[in-house]
Amino acid sequence: MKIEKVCNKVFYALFFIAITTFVSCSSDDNTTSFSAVPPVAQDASEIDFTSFRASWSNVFLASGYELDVSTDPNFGSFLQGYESLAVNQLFQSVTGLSLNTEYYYRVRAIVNGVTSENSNTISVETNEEFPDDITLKSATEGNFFVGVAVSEARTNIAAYDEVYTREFSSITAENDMKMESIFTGIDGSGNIIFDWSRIDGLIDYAEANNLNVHGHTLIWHRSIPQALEDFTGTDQEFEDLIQQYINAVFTRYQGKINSWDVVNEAIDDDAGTQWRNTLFLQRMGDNYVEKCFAFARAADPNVKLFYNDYNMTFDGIKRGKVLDMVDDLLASDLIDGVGYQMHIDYNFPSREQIQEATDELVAKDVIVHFAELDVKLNAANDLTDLTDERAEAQRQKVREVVEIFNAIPQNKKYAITVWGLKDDDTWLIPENNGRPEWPLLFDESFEKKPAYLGFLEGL
Ligand code: 9MR
Repeated sequence: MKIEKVCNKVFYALFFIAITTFVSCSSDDNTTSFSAVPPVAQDASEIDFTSFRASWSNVFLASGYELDVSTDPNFGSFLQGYESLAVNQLFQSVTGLSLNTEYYYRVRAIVNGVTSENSNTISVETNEEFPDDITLKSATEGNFFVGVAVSEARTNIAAYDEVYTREFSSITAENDMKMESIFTGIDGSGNIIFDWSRIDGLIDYAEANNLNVHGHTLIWHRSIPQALEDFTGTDQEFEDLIQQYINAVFTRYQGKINSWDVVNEAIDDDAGTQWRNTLFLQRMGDNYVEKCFAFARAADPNVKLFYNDYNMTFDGIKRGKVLDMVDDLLASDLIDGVGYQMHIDYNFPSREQIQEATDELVAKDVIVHFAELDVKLNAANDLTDLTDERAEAQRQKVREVVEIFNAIPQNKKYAITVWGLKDDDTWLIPENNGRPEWPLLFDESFEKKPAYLGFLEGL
């Protein structure tokens, strides 16, 4: 046989295989339609805790593929972002998953604008546990601080100390740096009497363990020393005491406390009112917040100055008032950051609400602190014991919060701070007359909860 004839035969044979590979014909009421042959989905590779790589075979002349991923083998629902995801290659990293969870994927090919049937379905299970050497601290290093509310007394308890230093890169005093803890009286010459013992202890602890310190809080209406409540001097003398206080704290801890909540919760919850009516407002006037920030800035220009408040993720009216105040403070270069207190519930606010509130803050020229994170599970008081289901819902909420924070531009991320270490230490139990609550990342035995995994999954 001549070479030319062999070539022709090979050509026609290849052409025939190609045609039958990507189209098959079907006849239906005298009309003929072509359908693309589906790809063959291949086993997942690079399986990790929160991701894997899906891949599939090439379909001749396919212009692209569509990938579905689901936790349901029947694809009754889809993973967010993975319903008919358009892919122009033969593989796709599937990310943002939960550990120890079974996922399913399938693909379709698109040939000449015709979408094939689904491929076979591949199931894949993500890894069961994060290795022990991954901690909140290691997973966020170089990205943002992960903080915890501490007390000086607990830093001396081995079990707390072990977790504080293993998991966290920043501390905030839950109470020990409030005015009531430090400002213990006024002497006969009109000078403040200070108790530095607990704050000194915390600063030494932070230095010894290479922890950032976020100061909380200079001015708060719920932590006013008795001596200030009882003060009978003039308004100017009152204001001088506030300035003396801020100066003294900033001078003593220069270079040791990098950031402070200067004023906490100054905005009123009532929609029609701007300022909460506090002793500071009565004594120093409507611009007392600005005065306090100015005292702080003058005392140490290197300290990052924060305003911190609650309900910011869902009360748009209050948030609007706070952000207006932030604009005013920014105009005089008196503020560097804002703390959104994250006292939230497992089912409220929604992801969309938290995202919207975050976007509005990120639009300002400030750094962002998701402060005081705890996630209530029992606001409706329908549980006497923590259920697996509720613990998993908490994991998802923590994960959402961390995902939203992590997506903030790098230069605006300051810290996420959890408001306490373990469930039985939470302020929420005494606050709600003993109602059971489990709002934190560790249980009463210092063991990691699903919420802890949710934090890592969110990164
Ligand atoms: O968790 C704190 C609790 O131990 C104190 O008794 C209480 C009053 O000082 O303050 C709690 O923390 C608050 C924080 O300082 C500011 N935002 C609201 C927090 C919960 O009340």
